[in-house]
Amino acid sequence: MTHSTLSEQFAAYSVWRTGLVDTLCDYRTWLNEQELNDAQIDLRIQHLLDRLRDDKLNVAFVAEFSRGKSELINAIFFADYGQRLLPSSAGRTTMCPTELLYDETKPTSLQLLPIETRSTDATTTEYKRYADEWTVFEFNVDSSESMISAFKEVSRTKRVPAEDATRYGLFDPDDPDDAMNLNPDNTVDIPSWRYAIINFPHPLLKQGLVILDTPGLNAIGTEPELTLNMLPNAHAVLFILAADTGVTKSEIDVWRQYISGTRWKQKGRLAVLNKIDGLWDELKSEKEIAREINKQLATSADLLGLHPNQIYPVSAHKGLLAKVNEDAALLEKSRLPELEQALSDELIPSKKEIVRDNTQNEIEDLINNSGILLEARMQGLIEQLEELRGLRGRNEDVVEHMMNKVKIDKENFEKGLQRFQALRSVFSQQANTLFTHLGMEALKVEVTKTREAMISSNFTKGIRGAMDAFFVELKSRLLKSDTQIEEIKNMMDAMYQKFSEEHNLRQVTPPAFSTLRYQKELAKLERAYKEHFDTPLNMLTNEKMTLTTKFFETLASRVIHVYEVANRDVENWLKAVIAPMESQVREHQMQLLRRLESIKRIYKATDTLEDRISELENVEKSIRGQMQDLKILKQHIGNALAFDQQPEESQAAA
Ligand SMILES: Nc1nc2c(ncn2[C@@H]2O[C@H](COP(=O)(O)OP(=O)(O)OP(=O)(O)O)[C@@H](O)[C@H]2O)c(=O)[nH]1
Ligand SMILES: [Mg+2]
Repeated sequence: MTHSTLSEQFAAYSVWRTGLVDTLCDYRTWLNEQELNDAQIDLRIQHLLDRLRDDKLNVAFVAEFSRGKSELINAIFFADYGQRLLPSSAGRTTMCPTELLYDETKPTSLQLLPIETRSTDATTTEYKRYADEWTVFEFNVDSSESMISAFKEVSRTKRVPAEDATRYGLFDPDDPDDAMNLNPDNTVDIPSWRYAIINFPHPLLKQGLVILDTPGLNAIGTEPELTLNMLPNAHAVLFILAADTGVTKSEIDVWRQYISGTRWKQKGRLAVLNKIDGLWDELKSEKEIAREINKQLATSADLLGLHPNQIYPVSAHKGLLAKVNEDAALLEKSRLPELEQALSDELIPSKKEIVRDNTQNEIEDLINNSGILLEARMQGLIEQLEELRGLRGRNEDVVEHMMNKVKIDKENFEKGLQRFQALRSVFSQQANTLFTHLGMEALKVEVTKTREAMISSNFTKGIRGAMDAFFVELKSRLLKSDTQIEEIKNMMDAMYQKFSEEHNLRQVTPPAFSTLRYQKELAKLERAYKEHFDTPLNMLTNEKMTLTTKFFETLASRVIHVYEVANRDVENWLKAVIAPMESQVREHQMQLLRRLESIKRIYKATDTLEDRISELENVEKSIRGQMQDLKILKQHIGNALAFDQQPEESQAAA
């Protein structure tokens, strides 16, 4: 078995994530044991756990055809099979985007989406929801032959009439480059499949790695799903150049537009110069070869707008060979380990950061709320104990007086409770207003409106107008949502203040929330659209219209996705804002009842005062214990969230 740094780091990352899941499960078990859990809290924990368990790490490989993407994937991830797993050969080999992953609910198989689905407007993401649209080939993971022969399917092409290819948006008779591909009988060769998913239990895939192999650059333009969704959302994108071809114009364009450009400026974008073995020349010295490689790096870097040390020179082919033959010297010469190191350095720490940021607030909020609940319980108990201790040696009158006092407290609180109910109803109204701006229904209406406006216009001008209006509308909806959110927050702030003054409830400051991050996501999509339509005002050919419609559908499905996330986040926020007040009000009401009950009993002499006091002292002890437990749990979660391995823990585990 070859162990690359990447798989080791990735394994360490998985251990970290599993640790976090385990600690969360401990917290949940504790809540259940202590009877502190409720349906709302449990749902929030479940949601966090699901998110952590589904966590994926996406790595995409992009290049012009035949630069060695598939070979590089084989070399980095699949050398353990001792063979070339993904088909890699001269000429165009990978004909459709191919995703490698492991989903344990599905059989070990190759799922293929027929190219004919391009005649519909549905995106590949939508098709993923409909298993019956895919052709499935099962294979046997224990047999490399079985796998390799199944994987050959991604290279399959077919010959279709030119009109069909045009309908799929794969052929433009007016484009001179396309016209060259026309066969004498007016047919065109096109890929048989639109998309492939290879599902198999490789250790890295099992841990959540998802690899995307793409066909040459022309596929990037025809499948907007790639440019609007998969590439910008990949945690790492490797852009591969080859030493034997230099950098072409289309490569510069794609690099600038889809990978490094200001639009998707983010971590994990790596450029690779492959096939450096072509420069190994036995008649030259090591120094001369190194100089040759550096010269190529400098030229390529210049064209891509990078520093030469930002491009990683490798030989995927020799790297694979070296791993298969366990030839350490050749592996070093292939410089593959350096690329793997860079990839894991770019990838893992920033990924960890994202996961941590996404979970930390939610976990802390849950734990804080548990803490608030325990404190409220403790405070009530202490008051009750004081009250009872004050009764020691007093006569019946005092007890009666006391009972009346609690009754008045209770009545007052009931008035407060009515106010709370009224607040709840205003709160739901406000939330409803918020969802008229942000809700999915409203968005779907906008999408339909824009789609119709686009279809009725064959000119880029009309289409551009419809799209501009779409984005303006979305932006204004987010801004209105922000105003509404602010209003809700102010109302809740005031309510917490009032309840804390009047009923001695603990004052909680509701967390702030803004739609800024969704505005940013939309701005990215808007920029993508502007770049796409950066063409003179003119009429659209059929093929262009097909592509434009596809582009819009993909764009719309991305916008819908942003909205789905926004809706989910807002719902969580609304819960987080009202939940502490709800649970405190419930707790306070219960305490008043208990107080009244214990004084009543003492008044009626069913309980002796001392019995009751010692009973409550035991409850006090157990709440102190719970508070202590919670402190420890909080510490464990803090440790689990931390970046570095816990030395004591790993020693304990060893
Ligand atoms: N000399 C040399 N050849 C390589 C190297 N990497 C890949 N090749 C060869 O280049 C050709 C193309 O490699 P692929 O892996 O199929 O390239 P690809 O980028 O996946 O190409 P498409 O799937 O067609 O987009 C194959 O014949 C490989 O053997 C390398 O490092 N050195
Ligand atoms: Mg390939």
